[in-house]
Amino acid sequence: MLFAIAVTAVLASLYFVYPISSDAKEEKTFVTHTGGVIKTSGDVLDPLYTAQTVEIDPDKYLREFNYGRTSSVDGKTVREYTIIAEDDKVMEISPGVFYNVWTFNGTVPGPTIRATEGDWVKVKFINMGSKTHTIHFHGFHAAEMDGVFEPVGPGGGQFMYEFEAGPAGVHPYHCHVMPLEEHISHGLYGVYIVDPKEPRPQADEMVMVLNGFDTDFDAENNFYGANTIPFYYQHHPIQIKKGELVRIYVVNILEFDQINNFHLHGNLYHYYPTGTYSVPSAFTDMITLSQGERGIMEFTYDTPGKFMFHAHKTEFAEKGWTGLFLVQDEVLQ
Ligand SMILES: [Cu+2]
Repeated sequence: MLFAIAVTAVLASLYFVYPISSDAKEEKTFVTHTGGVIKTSGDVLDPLYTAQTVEIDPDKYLREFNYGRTSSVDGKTVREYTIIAEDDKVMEISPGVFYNVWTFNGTVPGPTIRATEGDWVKVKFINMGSKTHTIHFHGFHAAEMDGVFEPVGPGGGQFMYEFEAGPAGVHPYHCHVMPLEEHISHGLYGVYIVDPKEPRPQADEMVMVLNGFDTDFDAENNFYGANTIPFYYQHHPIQIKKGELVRIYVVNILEFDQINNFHLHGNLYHYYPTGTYSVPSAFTDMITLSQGERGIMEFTYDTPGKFMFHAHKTEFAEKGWTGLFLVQDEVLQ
C-alpha cells in the first residue's frame, strides 16, 4: 500500500515537472471586437522575428531622420527631398503573412522628413504606382500645396510640394486620394517633424507610428504595431540609457479603429500635443489618440531593466502593438 502511494506520488510529481504538452499547439479562438472569430496556434499572433523575415526594419526606421539636400538661398535654408510612391509591392509584414503594401520610398511608414521652422521645404513627388496618389502634409502651406486637388497620375506623374516649414511640432503626411481609407491603410503615410528655431534639449530621439493592417479586407485590422511590424520591439527591445532624456515623436495613423493609445510601464512622461506647445499638457503614463492625432513624449528612466510600452487597448496589444525598452546603465567613460 505504501509502495503504491509512493509510486503515485512520484508519477504525480513527474507530471508537474514534465507537463503533458500535447495541447501546446492547440488552436485558441479569439473573438475580435466586431465579432470576427480568429483561430490561431499563436504562431501568427505572437511570432518570433529574425532579421531574414523582416523586409521593413523598425530598428532602422526608429531613429532615422531625413533632413534632405540642404542649400542656402538668400540666407534661407532650403531642404529638398524626393518621395516616390509605389503600390505593387508585396511584403512579409509578419512571418508568413504577405500583404500588398503601398509605399513612400519603399517602406511603411515612409521616410521621416525633418526641417527647422522657417526652412523652405521642397518635396519632389514621383508617382510610380498604378493608381493616382498625392502627398498631403499636415502643417502650414498654400492651398495649391495641399495634396487634395492636385492628383498625381500613375506611371511617373510628378508634383513639387513647396512650403515654409511650420509650425514647430510633429505632423503626419499621407496620400489624400479617395478612397482615403484604402490609400492610407495600405501604407501611404509618414512623419514630418518641424524643429523649433530654438532647438529642443538634447535627447535620444525616436519616431513611433502607431499603425495596423487589415490583411483579410473586412475593414478591421488583423495586426497592430508601432512602426508596422507586430511584436517587433517585444522581441527586439529598444535600448536606452539610464538617466538620458528620451523623446518620442508619436503619430497615430491607425485606420478602421476609433482610438489608439500609448501606455508606458514604471514611469510617466511629459506629453506635448502636436508638439506645438512649449510646456507639456500632461504628466501621465497613458494618452489616447484618434486617427491623425500626434504629439511628443519625454521621459527618463532612473533604474535599469526591461519596461513595457503598449496600447492599453488590450486587443491591440495582444495583436502586436507592444514592445520593450531595455534601460541600461550609463556607459562608463
Ligand atoms: Cu494614394
